[in-house]
Amino acid sequence: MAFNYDQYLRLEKMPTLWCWGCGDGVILKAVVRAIDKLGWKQDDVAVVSGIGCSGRFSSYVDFNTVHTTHGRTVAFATGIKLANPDKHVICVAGDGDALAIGGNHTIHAARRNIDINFIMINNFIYGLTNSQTSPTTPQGMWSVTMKRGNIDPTFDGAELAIAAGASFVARETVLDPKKLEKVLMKGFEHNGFAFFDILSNCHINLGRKNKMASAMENLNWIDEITVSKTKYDKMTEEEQLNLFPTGVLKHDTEAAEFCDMYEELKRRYQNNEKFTQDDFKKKI
Ligand SMILES: Cc1ncc(C[n+]2csc(CCOP(=O)(O)OP(=O)(O)O)c2C)c(N)n1
Repeated sequence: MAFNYDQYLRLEKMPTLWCWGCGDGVILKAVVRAIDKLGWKQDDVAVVSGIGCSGRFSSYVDFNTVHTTHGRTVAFATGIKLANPDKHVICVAGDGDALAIGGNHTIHAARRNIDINFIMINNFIYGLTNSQTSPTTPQGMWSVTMKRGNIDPTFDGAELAIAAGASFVARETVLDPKKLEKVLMKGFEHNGFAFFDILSNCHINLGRKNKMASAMENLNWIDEITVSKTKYDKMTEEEQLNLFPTGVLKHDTEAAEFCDMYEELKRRYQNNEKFTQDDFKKKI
């Protein structure tokens, strides 16, 4: 039987503002299917998004939602999670939102290992505002702010999340919605900061001036620059150059989660028990 998306959508907001063929819809559907398969109740899920095409995400789904300011999804999500540790919190942000204006929030949420699911929709450009260079724009590509070709080195959000201490980090693309759904389920189930770098097409604002003006051309390019982590790990450094490994890149089930530590800290404080430095190093 075909999956019924309607119960999870705010149908009065349809059609979406996303361009024809945009990958954002593929991600939205995969998120909804993952939540459904996990059996999460709609009232137990909070979705927080910022400003951008990706920011529209929270308007279209029928969960508890906050459509907040550009680059501040994690700040709002942290408050929601701390006040409601039993709820599932999902952030959705563009690559500009997550790595430029919101970069510091991303780093520190990863460092704290708070149980937030952070979906970065990586379309390699500022989509909503029409093609400014973002931290993930590949070098040499045209953007409205770098018309002779982007000279900024490309930033890898997944590597950043790993280095900052996120306990679950994965990369997938909109090319394989089933795989995307599976990886989302795995990260959603993980207790800790889960960072998803999801490569998506923006043939309108990235593609049109970079020789991939159709969704298919943009998707073919995403296919060319990605390879499974299993294959990637067998490649030489030279072969790995300019390629992005996909799949689960890090999964640390031992790292202590922030809300758990906070609860334990409160319990011990109320019972006059000590909290030693060693307690912080292991899962509680
Ligand atoms: C504080 C602030 N600065 C700048 C903007 C303008 N602005 C809105 S969305 C956006 C960038 C969108 O790009 P990205 O975050 O990558 O998301 P996308 O639209 O590609 O999904 C910018 C610069 C804003 N709304 N607020």
